[in-house]
Amino acid sequence: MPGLRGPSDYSQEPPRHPSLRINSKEPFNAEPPRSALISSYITPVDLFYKRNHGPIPLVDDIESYYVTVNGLIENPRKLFMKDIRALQKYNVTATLQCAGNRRTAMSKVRKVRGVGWDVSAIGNAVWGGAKLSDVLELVGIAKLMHSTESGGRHVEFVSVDQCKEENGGPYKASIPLSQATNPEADVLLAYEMNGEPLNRDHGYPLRVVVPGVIGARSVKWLDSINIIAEECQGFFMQKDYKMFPPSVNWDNINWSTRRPQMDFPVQSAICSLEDVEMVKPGKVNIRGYAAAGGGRGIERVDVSADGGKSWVEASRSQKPKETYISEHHSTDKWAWVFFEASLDVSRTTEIAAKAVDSGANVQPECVESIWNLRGILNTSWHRVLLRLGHSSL
Ligand SMILES: Nc1nc2c(c(=O)[nH]1)N[C@H]1C(S)=C(S)[C@@H](COP(=O)(O)O)O[C@H]1N2
Ligand SMILES: [Mo]
Repeated sequence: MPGLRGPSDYSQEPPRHPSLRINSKEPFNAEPPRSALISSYITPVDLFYKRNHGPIPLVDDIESYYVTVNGLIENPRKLFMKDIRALQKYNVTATLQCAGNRRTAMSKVRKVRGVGWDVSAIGNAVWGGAKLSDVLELVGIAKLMHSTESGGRHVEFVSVDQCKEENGGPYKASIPLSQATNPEADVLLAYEMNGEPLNRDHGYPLRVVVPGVIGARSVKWLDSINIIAEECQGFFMQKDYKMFPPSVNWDNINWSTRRPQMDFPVQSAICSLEDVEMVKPGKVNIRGYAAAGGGRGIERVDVSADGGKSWVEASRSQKPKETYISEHHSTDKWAWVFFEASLDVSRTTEIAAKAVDSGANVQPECVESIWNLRGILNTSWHRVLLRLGHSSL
C-alpha cells in the first residue's frame, strides 16, 4: 500500500485561511494581502502563498511512506521518514518566491498567460529537514561527482500530484547534481516549516527546498529522486518557467531555445500601500520586502517619492528568528529583508522602490522591457500611486 497518493479530484482539499486571496480555486492558488505579508518576518504557514498544479496529495500511512532514489546510482534505495530524520537536521531560513509573482501587473502592459498574482506570491519560512547533500552521500553518491564532466548530471525530484500540464502525471523538476551535492547550497528535504510538521498544502510529508531558486524547483510531496544524465524533461522544466524576450509570442515560440529558469533575480515590493491610495499631505510610511536570488544578499533598497527622479535609501531589517534556531542554523543569505522609509508627500505622485543585490544587480525600471508571454519574473520597479485626498472634515 502506497504511503502517499495524488487524488484525481478536489474533494479532499485541506482547510485554508479565510484572508487568503484566491487567484484560482482548482488547483488552489492563493496569496495573503500585502499588509499581512509584511506583518511578520517569518511568514505564518497559514498565510504563506500556496501554489499548486493539481489536487493536494494525501498520506494514507506515514509509516509506509518512502522516497525512492533511482537512476545513475549503483544501489537504488528506499528512504523512509525515519532514515531521513536520522540524518543531521538543519533549519534554513529561506524565502520562496513563485516566478509568477507580480504577474498581474505585467499582464496590464500586454496580456500574459498564467495565474494572476499580486506581490505576495512570496514568503519567508524556517525550513527544517535533512540536507540533500547528506541524503545523496547516504545513498553513496560521491561528493566530487561535479558537473564539470561533459553532460553534467542532474537530480530530478518527482511528486505524486496529478497535473493537467503533465497529462495527469506528477509534477517534477531537477537541479544540477553539483548544486545538490554542495552542502553550502543548503538544499533541503524538508519535513518542517516554522517548527511544525509541513502541512498538506506545503508538501507533507516531505518536500524539496532549493534556496535562492524560483519556487517551481522546490518540489512538494516528494515521491522519488532520480540521478539523471540530462535535466528533467517534464513540462514545468521544458515548457514553462523559462524567460523569453518580449519579441517572442505564442506563434513563434521555440521552447528549446531557452534554459529552465533557476535563480530568481533581485526583487522588491512595497506592501504598506495598495496600487492606488488616497493620502493626506505629509509623511507617508513605506514598507515592503526585498529578496535576492542565488544567495546574493540585498545590498540596498532605494525609494522614490517622485516616480523615480530622485531616490533615498530605505532602512533595512533582517531579523533572524529566535524561536526555531538550533545549533545548526544556517545563515540568512537566502532570506528576504524588510525595508522602511518615511517620505514627504505634498502632491499626487508615484512612489517607487528598487532593490540592489550584492552583485550590484538592480531591478529594471519598466515592466515593458522584461515583458514575456508567460508573465514570469516581473521584477520591475514596484510603483504605487498616491492620490492626495481631501481630508473628510
Ligand atoms: N509537487 C508539486 N510541487 C510544487 C508545485 C506543484 O504544483 N506540485 N508547485 C511549485 C511552484 S510553481 C511553487 S512557486 C512552489 C510553491 O510552494 P508553496 O505552495 O509551498 O508556497 O511549489 C512548487 N512545487
Ligand atoms: Mo511558482
